[in-house]
Amino acid sequence: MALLNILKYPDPRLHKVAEPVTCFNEELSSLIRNMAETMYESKGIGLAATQVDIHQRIIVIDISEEKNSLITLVNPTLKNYSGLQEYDEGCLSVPGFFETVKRYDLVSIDYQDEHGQAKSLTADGLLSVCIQHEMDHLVGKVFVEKLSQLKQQRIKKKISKLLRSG
Ligand code: QAP
Ligand code: CO
Repeated sequence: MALLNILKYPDPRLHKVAEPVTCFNEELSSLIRNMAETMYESKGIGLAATQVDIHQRIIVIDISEEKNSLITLVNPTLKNYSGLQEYDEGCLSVPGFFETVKRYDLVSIDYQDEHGQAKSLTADGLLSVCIQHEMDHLVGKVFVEKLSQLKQQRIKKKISKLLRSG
């Protein structure tokens, strides 16, 4: 197992668009294990491959208290959505910042598991927010880009200060 380096906003590599996974092999399983380990170690509830500079459509999520309910989404596609909700979101690529974002309430997705098996999932509440947040990463979008320009500037300045001071 290995911990992966998480890119920090505003790293331009966070804006790359991920490619679909075509090969379901041991290398993919190993990457997924390392992504999960990196997420748990960082106290996160979701991580997209884009955030570790791997530009393939892979997401790991675990919103459980016990951290024993890993959800792996490979090649997720949004099938259906309804309603709106607001949630205070954070991101492992934007450490220390939580801001309210508006997203769909209910979402249904199709995806593949780590073996390539086709699955679908309908979610609301936090899981729905997390799925939408992580799917945004796969198309190069970071949640701060949903905030006002002023808030984005403030966040960029504070993070570059933090990165400078280590
Ligand atoms: C996305 O984000 C998410 O700033 C996943 O200091 C977050 O796991 C979706 C984290 C909230 C919905 C609601 C962020 C940990 C974790 C930080 C994360 C931090 C420590 C973020
Ligand atoms: Co994120």
